[in-house]
Amino acid sequence: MIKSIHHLIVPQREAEFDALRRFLASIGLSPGENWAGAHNRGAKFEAPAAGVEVGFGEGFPEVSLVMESDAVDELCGLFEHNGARILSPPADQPWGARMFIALAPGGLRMAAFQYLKPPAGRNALEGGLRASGRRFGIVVARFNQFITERLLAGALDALRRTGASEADIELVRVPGSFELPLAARLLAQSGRCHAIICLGCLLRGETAHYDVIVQEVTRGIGQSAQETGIPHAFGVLTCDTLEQAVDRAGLKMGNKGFEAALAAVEMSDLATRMAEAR
Ligand code: DLZ
Repeated sequence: MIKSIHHLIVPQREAEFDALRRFLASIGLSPGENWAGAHNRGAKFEAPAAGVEVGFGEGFPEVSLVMESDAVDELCGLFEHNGARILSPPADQPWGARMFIALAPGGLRMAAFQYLKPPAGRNALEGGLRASGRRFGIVVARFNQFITERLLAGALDALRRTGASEADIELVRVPGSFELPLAARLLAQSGRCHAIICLGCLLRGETAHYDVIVQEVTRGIGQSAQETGIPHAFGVLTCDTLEQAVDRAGLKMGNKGFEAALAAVEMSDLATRMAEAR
């Protein structure tokens, strides 16, 4: 009978609403339903799992929202990068977890934790956000460079924050998004990279046969990943207008280059763990 559950937060001011909305998108929650009426606005975000916890007694963090993470130290860095104030840095807790507390933009107090040992029955194979010792290729399109340079800055920032060293990042530039799949495939075939990040910006207004090009670039990147076995992250903006692209390249809707790089780090770690689990 119950279809879903969500926690409702109603900031006092619209600026706080916007700040919190941007922040929740920037830490990797998937944007869900959103609306704007004459007297109100709303935005939902989706997490892989949600529930309600009822607590009594001591030891609970004084927060409105709690998140479980698989890489709590890296998540703390991501919070800071996106404007949260860390009230209490990651520390091991007596209940077998590592936790931090932060004040997110918009005034939301949040805690995030990671179990030091996964609870029984929850031993899913997942990649962590650890980039150190891994090599990454970034292929970036020059077309719409105003946007793609911002995606590149976001991707480099994410790689550095998760521990990649400068010498382990190989940068390849191509004329436009149409050239991304081939360059990504050549890089994957070189054997030099654990994961590849593809960055571009396709704007409907500027691009003849826009839908066909989008489909071709998406298919080409996916096919290169599947056929080479090297994870490829898709950081190609496909927008109707330049304004939408700007919002996704470091403004209102986060930075898709940063998010793509995090996906590449996670997938490279997952690939290693899956190979070890065999
Ligand atoms: C030609 C073209 C056009 C019209 N629009 C875009 C775009 O919005 N985004 C992008 O990344 N590239 C565009 N290009 C360039 C093509 O991707 C490609 O580089 C050229 O057609 C040469 O093959």
